[in-house]
Amino acid sequence: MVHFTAEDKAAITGAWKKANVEEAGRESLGRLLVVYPRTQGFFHSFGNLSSASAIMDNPKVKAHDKVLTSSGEALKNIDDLKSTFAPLSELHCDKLHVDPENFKILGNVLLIVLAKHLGEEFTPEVTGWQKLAAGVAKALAYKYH
Ligand code: HEG
Repeated sequence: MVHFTAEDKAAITGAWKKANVEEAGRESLGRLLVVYPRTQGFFHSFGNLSSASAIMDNPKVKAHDKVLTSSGEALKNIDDLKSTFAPLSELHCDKLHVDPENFKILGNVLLIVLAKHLGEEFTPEVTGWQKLAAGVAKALAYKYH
């Protein structure tokens, strides 16, 4: 289990407040689809994903900020990510059939997008966020069978 120190929690919450969460969420999903094209296969229903600009302007990608906003819930329950993400883990396994390796990849993309949005000030906080990304990826993979 990932353990968060008081310093990690303070750093994570601080960066969360400064970041534009919806925007970073949709940009991360867009970037995931551009940089890792095989992930597009999970999003057939999203329509035109034929080029980088089509992806970044795709209305469904833009609307899909849930990924990060649902991490807001994670912050409130940071010491129990496993239970918090259990329903989403079941959904991604049983209904969406998403390979859990993709959770780690999306976490990395998110860290880069946040670094872009927050600039140098993100650097000291990156330890906490790296743990959060890893913890969420692990929690989302927990119900896989
Ligand atoms: Mg997932 C739907 C969260 C990674 C593919 N994802 C969702 C939903 C949430 C969510 C909250 C909406 C569920 C609902 O409507 O009830 N996703 C979520 C998190 C993370 C993640 C927190 C990782 C941090 N998702 C993820 C990855 C992929 C993926 C890496 C594929 C590469 N998610 C996926 C798909 C859907 C969702 C295909 C359904 C999209 C739709 O048809 O609207």
